[in-house]
Amino acid sequence: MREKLQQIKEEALLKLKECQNSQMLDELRVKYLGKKGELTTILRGMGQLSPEERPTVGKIANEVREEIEAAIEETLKQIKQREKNLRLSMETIDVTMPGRANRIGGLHPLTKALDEIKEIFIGMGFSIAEGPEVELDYYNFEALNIPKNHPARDEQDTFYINQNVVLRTQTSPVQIRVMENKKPPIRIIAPGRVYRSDTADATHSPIFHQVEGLVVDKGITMASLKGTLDAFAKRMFGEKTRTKFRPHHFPFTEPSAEVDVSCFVCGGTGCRVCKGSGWIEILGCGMVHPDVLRAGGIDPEVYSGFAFGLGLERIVMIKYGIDDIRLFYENDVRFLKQF
Ligand code: 2NM
Repeated sequence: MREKLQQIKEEALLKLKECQNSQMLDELRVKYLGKKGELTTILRGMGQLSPEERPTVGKIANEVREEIEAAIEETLKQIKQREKNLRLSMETIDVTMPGRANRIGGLHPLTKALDEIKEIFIGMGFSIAEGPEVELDYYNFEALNIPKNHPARDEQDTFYINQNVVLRTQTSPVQIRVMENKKPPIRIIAPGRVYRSDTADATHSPIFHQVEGLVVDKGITMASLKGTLDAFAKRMFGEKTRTKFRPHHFPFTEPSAEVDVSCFVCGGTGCRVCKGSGWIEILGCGMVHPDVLRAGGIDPEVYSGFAFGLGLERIVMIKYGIDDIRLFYENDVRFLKQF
């Protein structure tokens, strides 16, 4: 029986050495110390021993049990340590790994361009003015020297709400409202949405954006207009930009002009962007017509003014080589994320 105990002990210690995980360890615990385990079976058979042998064998059996228990505890500690190390190594965070960038949104290219334009004019002492998009026919047309029979009033071109109310076709009505409410000096830009009854194609949209400017004071001349718009063009398209003022006609200004800038791609020698001419048209302008000043409650004998208007989409399309105005309104991130 002693040999049997010795044998069990040696076998148990050997198996514990080879034990790799807590599941195997549990199995060994049951195998040696469990209710039907090998050691227990032996202890149960002690009744058959002689009374002299019983205490010694009992003592040995207890020692063997204690040794196996101690070895199991020790093995358990080692296994736990090993499993912990393994888990730690798998959970290790590499703090030197580059982060995953959050793809946050950005401003729309039209918003960015408008912000840029606002900054330029604010820098020259202008304020921002706003007004209604649903506008009285009077402010949108009548006060701007566009009489009842003018082609711009054609139902083909304008969204009429009723006989007296339209969706504004330009932001100039804002400027009439400013003149009515404020004494000169006036230096404002009026950015915003405007509406034309056009079918959408690569260059037309029924909704687009304008920035119009108005300066009214004593002694404002065509030279003020040229200086201001030349400075704007240089800030917007680069300091080397030159401007050209071509005679034109608008009902609300006299004289009127269209402004071309030297091509910012080729510098004026002619390329695809400027279609070989070296010049790109960017806006319309002129000296505010005396009748328009009067409509705004300003005496044209005392004051004079200049005004201009530009299409925001057109400017951005020129600047970035965008060939279809509809891209601005489709919210396709493949387009938007380029800005
Ligand atoms: C343009 C071209 C020329 C313009 C005129 C006025 C107002 F209200 F003062 F009369 N505002 N904007 C104007 C002048 C707009 O757009 C191409």
